[in-house]
Amino acid sequence: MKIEKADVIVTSPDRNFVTLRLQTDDGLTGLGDGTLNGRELAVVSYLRDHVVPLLIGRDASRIEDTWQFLYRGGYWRRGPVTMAAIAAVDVALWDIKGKAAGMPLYQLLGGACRTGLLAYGHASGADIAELTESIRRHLEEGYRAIRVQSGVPGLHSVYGVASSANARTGSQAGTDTRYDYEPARRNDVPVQETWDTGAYLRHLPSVFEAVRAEFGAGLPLLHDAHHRLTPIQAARLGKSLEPYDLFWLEDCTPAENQEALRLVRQHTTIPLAIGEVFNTIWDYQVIVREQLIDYVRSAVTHAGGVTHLRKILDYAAQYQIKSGMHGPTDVSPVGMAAALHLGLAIHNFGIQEYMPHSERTSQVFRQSCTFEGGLLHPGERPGIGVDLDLDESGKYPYQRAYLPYNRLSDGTIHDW
Ligand code: CS2
Ligand code: MG
Repeated sequence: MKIEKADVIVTSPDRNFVTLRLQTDDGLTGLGDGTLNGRELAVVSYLRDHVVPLLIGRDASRIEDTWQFLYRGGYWRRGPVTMAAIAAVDVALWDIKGKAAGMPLYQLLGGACRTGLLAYGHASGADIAELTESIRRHLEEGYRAIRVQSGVPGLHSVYGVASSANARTGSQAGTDTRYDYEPARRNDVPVQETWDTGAYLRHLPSVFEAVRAEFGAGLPLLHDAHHRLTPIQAARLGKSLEPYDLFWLEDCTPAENQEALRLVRQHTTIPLAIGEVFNTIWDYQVIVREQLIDYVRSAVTHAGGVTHLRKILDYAAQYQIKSGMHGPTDVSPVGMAAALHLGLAIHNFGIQEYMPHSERTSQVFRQSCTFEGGLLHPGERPGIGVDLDLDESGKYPYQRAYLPYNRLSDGTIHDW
């Protein structure tokens, strides 16, 4: 089973995706996701110029060996571009192995540990009334856990709050208006937003107070602070949200300073989720060993594929830390499918982020996953269960798109 052909496919059905498609001499194909939002073409070049030439002729069944070859053999280790490229190869090889075995990937990983994966959806509102409406819509669509992001008085736009009112409150999952929620105003040049940490810290507890009053004590609620706080600010936010019993507080500080979380932990019992921008087990070394987090946020796509993320999650399992894999629409349907297979097979699954892709995206990537009763399932097709329609993908050329960035009122650039 030798790799005979390797193509890197860039398509932009509403947003950019980078997909590696491997083909073996016995006619099997495998797909892997290497999408890195806003830096997509760096992964394309890494794959096309430096990885694809090494893959041709390799034995497609040697997944671990290929992973080690690309990671150790490349000399330059880690980093989002390298690890997204390795992830694309890794997932494509797992897809091929599943097809060769005639089994869905989760069976190769040990079989299902549960019937489906609890997913959280993204509710948001410029104010409490809009937010309430958005949460209600998500509950109607079947979500059993909800991320809550809110506008802040005095700030024009806030990360995580959909840019159009229609996208915030209207429509069914999977339609274009719903899809528009997350992108946080992507543009061909980065849009500048204004940020005020004090206003945010003063406002947020009242948002959760209102949401709990409306929806009761039992609904799992999550919140993403998107790396904007200092350790002591994060500690204050955690304490002030404790009465509202959050499922997690995500990315409270810029977590490349892993030690910052010691300080946060000293002050609050709020569960912490970290790691969507991490890409190797080394990024988790301190925070897992010292039990400074409760959920690992890495996506298969950004953390070296199924092979490496499984190792991170097995390490985390020793400390009762669970998975909370990143799943915004910038993880492609291929990356999401891989995440669902892994989530089904590991014991320490926690929750899965879920933001349905647009109709156009779903026409390019034919998916077999289902979302029923609040639970995701990857389906039973051999491999990861996603097909790429090459004719459709060819209709949507790459479009440069950047995330926005923040400045404080005095002009200082702030953390994302
Ligand atoms: C976010 C992401 O889903 C999340 O938790 O933090 O939407 C993030 O903004 C994007 O993935 C950035 O590419
Ligand atoms: Mg996040």
